[in-house]
Amino acid sequence: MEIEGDLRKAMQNHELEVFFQPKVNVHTKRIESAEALVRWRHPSRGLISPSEFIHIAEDSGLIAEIGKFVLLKSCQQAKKWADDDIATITVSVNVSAHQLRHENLPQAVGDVLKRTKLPENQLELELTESALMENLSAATALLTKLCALGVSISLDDFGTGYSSLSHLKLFPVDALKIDRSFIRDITSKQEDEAIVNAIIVLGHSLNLKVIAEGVENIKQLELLERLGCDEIQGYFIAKPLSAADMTHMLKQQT
Ligand code: G
Ligand code: G
Ligand code: NA
Ligand code: MN
Repeated sequence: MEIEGDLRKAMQNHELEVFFQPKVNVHTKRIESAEALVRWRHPSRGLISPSEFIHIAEDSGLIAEIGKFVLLKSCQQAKKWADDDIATITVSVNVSAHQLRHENLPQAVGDVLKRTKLPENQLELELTESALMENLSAATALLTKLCALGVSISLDDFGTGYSSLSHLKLFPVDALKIDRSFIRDITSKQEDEAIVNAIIVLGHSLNLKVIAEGVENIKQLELLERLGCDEIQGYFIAKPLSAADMTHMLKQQT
């Protein structure tokens, strides 16, 4: 488990860093939120994507520490953007299955909000259906507690899990994030457009916000706008940015 030891050291050496990817409100065209995405700034290998280490962190339990770090950094940064009069935006933090299983998430979230003084409506948690599925009654109870704290919940990678529709009835969520596999060919494949349209109609009829991820070109954006999607995220707007680059981008829209 060499990489596990390396990852442990990386945390001690402050090599983990939180990047932010903007989400744009389709109606106002403004950045109203950003997804926090962790990166490992390795001294010799450069920036390492979480896809290379999140699973190791999950298996070893290190994800608990990484998750708390990302949550704290994200809330601190959102508070700083507001305090510096740069922007008041929501930060979305990914929560993994392991964190749902093993941590007292409502307590951790409550503590971080108190510590950073970030208003609770400026924090959103992104959870996947598959993580919630592991224990439906525990997940429902957990989401209810998180909801009571005033943070928002979005269902990430929506459409790729099992029996999505029954979950919607059960889970108190605020938003659906359409998986990027449906967005990729949306302008060329009728089936993908039909699925995305159906998710948007479904989400809206349940009073949920609908977000599309993986938007890479203007044709996809225009189609999503026509279909009534609320927010978009993807390389067409910006790739995940360092806090400094994100600050720069927020300043430009004043
Ligand atoms: O940013 P990137 O495309 O490389 O992310 C790869 C994967 O890692 C995505 O599935 C993303 O959700 C996940 N990921 C990124 N940051 C975090 C994090 O802070 N916590 C958890 N649990 N997953 C993350
Ligand atoms: O699993 P999750 O949805 O959290 O994954 C987020 C991941 O998606 C990150 O790794 C991020 O780098 C990646 N991502 C963000 N925007 C785009 C995009 O426009 N196209 C593709 N292919 N990946 C993207
Ligand atoms: Na996510
Ligand atoms: Mn996703």
